[in-house]
Amino acid sequence: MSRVGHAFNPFNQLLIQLMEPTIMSRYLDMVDGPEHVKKLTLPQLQELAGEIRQDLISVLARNGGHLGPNLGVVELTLALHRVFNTPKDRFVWDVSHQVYVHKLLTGRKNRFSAIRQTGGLNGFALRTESEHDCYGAGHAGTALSAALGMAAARDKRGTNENVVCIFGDAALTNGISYEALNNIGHTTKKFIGILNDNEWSIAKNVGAISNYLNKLITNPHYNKLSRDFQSFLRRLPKGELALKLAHKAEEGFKGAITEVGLRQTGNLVDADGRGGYGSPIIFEELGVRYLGPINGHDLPLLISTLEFARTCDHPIVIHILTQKGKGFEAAIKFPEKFHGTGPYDMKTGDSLPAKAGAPPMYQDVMGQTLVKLCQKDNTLVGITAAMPSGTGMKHLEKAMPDRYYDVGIAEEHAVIFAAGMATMGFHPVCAIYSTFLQRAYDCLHHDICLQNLPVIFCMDRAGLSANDGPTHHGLFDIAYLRCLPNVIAMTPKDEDELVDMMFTATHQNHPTFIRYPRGAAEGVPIKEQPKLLEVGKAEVVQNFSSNGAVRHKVALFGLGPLNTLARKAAEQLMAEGFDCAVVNPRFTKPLDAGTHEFFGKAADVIVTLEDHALMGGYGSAVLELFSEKGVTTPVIRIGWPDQFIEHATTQDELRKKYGLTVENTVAKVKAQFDEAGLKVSRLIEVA
Ligand SMILES: Cc1ncc(C[n+]2csc(CCOP(=O)(O)OP(=O)(O)O)c2C)c(N)n1
Repeated sequence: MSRVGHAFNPFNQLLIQLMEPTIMSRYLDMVDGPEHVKKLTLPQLQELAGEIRQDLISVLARNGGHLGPNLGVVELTLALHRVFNTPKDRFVWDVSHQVYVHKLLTGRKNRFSAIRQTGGLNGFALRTESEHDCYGAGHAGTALSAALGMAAARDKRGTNENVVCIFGDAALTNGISYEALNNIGHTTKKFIGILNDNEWSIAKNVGAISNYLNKLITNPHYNKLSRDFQSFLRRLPKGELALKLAHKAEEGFKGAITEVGLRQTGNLVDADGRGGYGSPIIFEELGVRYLGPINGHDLPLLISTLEFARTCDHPIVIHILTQKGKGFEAAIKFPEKFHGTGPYDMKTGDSLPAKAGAPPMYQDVMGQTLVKLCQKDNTLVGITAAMPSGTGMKHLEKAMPDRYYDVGIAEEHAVIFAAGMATMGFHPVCAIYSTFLQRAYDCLHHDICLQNLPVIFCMDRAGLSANDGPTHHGLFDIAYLRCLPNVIAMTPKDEDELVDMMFTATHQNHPTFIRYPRGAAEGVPIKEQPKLLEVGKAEVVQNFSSNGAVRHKVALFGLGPLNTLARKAAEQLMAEGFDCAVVNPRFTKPLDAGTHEFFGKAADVIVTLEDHALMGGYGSAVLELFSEKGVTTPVIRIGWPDQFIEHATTQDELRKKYGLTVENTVAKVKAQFDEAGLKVSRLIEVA
């Protein structure tokens, strides 16, 4: 009862209820903020951990989301909120896909059931969502730098907040993380890093660092507690007991390794006797104290270790081992699937069955096509930056592993690596989501385009990634690519055209980019033999029906998946007496000047439709061309406005909200014709 506090503490009521399980059955129902986590006893916290896992499993069964990573950090997040005080202290999460538990504990649990849904919580940390989210993310590798910036700012202003950076083992496949580590030692004395090591990126983690971490945790010297940590534990109330528990936890830790199914021994690094348990050469040489590895599911040990870290007067990284998917059998068995999953059956973990005859996913069309192309062309190789399933590269990995490279979460490296291969006569195919390719923009400019190297970029998720939101929408690539010389940029209207474009790309001696959307394709048949497309040539899907007659002429240029929308809008307009042409531009660079100019001059109104930001996008390119050619026909541009687009349950909801619909297209065309000036000028022209 000593934790009860004074009479005005609202938590008094809570504690009374805690002792009376019949009044309220779950601790999670009573926890409304980090201050409540601090009031619970260890057994209560452990029970709370179980309740949190249940909520994660049941809510994500409906909504989908990052189940595995969040199940793995339940104890860690509880321990963090037990020891530190957000929002004053800062938690910076790498990628921040693992913040669901943090959201549940920071006053957002009532909105948790709608996570990743329209109007619900975002699936990542978001500064606008809560004062407890001090830094937003969605892309990997940013946390160490951001946290170090906060620590430097704190030191400058002379305050004493703790900055805690939580990063996964896969963050150490990313270059920015090392840039930050390189700077920590001489920038600040107070910095707490938590390396959450579960052996997995989305797929199995790759590379030498992953092997190094394995060596660290299999080092037979790991169970040597550092002297200062021992004396810290001794100084705690019941310190000797805490010390015994810590040693005991270490003994149990071997079991934890087996349980997680971790690492073979061999090639051990010698212990140097410094810091914590292993041979933490990398961290220590970079001037960062290393402590670990410790069992990341051992709540008391985590709490003691974090309390120790809080007292440290030098930067420290605590290496914890966790199990991705802990508490849900299917997620442990299939870590890649449950890293980020769609809805599933709560009992079995099975995904909802795909409807019979459902169109294939674009990513699979890309992966399967690449395998076929590789079988015929020895110069082709496939490169992914830690996304074998999401990009469909797994098909190549399975069929031709010697032609496949997973370079880790390292988009810049992937692009320059591809450039290097291209200089040696290879034709690399780099599959990187549109949003993640932004990371490698300088490499696209300096290494690929400037040297005019024949690398093919397959950019999945070009358009919306509705459940994920602004960090993941791919709405900017046309703008960032079309200003670079030597670029060939294409957008297929369906999966058959994607295959044609990949085939065409393999025949080019220039950097080639193909952007296509997330998810299911259009469901059209794919030809046996792909077609070689003429570079820079649009496809006229439908021409005007009348030649010079007195009918309002509308030319709709529908880029990629929005060509369907253009066709539907044309149908509706034609039913209302308009004469419509529909063009599939195919190339955003080089733009088909002839076709655009022809329809630009023949039509009364032009409509461009694109799944991209309006600013700098395809419609802008058309306006630039018209300006050069002296085409003055009004242009209605349908696309995404100049703002970051939020997340939502479905893409259609967002399209509706922002006017990327047939109805809005038709309404805008009609409104344009209603403008007196146009009517008069055209009538005079016809007369
Ligand atoms: C720049 C960038 N590339 C790719 C991704 C896709 N991605 C999201 S999470 C993730 C793996 C993260 O692994 P880790 O940091 O070890 O965390 P874990 O999920 O294992 O807890 C990847 C590759 C991303 N978010 N950002």
